[in-house]
Amino acid sequence: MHSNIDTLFSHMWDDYVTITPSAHKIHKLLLGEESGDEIVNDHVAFRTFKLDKTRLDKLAAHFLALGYEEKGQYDFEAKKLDAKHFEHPDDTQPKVFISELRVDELSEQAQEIIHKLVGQMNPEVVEEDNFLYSGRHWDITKADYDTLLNESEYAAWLAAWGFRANHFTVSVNHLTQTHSLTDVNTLLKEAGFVLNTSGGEIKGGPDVHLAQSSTMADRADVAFGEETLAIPSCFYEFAQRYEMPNGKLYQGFVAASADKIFESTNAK
Ligand code: OOG
Ligand code: NI
Repeated sequence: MHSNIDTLFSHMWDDYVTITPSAHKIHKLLLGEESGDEIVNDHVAFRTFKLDKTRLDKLAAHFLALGYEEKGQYDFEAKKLDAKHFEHPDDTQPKVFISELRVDELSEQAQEIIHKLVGQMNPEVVEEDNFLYSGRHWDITKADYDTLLNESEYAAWLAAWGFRANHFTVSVNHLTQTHSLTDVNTLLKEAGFVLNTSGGEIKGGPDVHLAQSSTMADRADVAFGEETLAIPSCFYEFAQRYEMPNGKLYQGFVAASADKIFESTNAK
């Protein structure tokens, strides 16, 4: 377990931008617009398989050890996912969203492939300091990737990329020069970045106290046996939070919007 939140997030960021060069460019683009010298993260997200070795709680343990607390639970029926979000008592720390795929609801064939992958993994690695930016712990063939892709894009993404931040999220509330998500989106599109339009460019809004948009994932090289192929890697998200009637900023997630954000790793 990491003993320091900043070190953990900086390792996760380095791993993330290696396969998500657009995020690095957008980060610099936003910094250039800003008067300050930092971009505040609203949250990061992780994906995992709901199996003994890899269940959500194993990933969450790394954050609980750093003082994070479980705050919300979500169910994505069609995508066969459960998710939880975690917050730190120090609200300047990013929130964490972790989902897990209910493997036992997939076809026999997909389950067999996933068991074969996770079977290659040493059960102790999930407790290691670097687990949350350690990537994949198995070999996978292109044929198995394609079979998973046919049934669950989430399963295929996770089988190819393993354990790492799937996206970082810019807190639009903390930007000093660009005040609305619409303006952020305009800036990104003018710079040539492609946004996820599933469910509309902006998901949610003031009515649900959270508005979100995201880029479509970059593509990066993955090894499938002897072959190397470029497939969707990670994306960058932008979140604007609104006050609730009690005057506090909403801190949760919105399942209907999240459902569409997941699709940012679909092949364009
Ligand atoms: C997580 C998608 C959900 C959000 O902010 O609603 C999410 C994922 O793609 O793994 O991050
Ligand atoms: Ni997100």
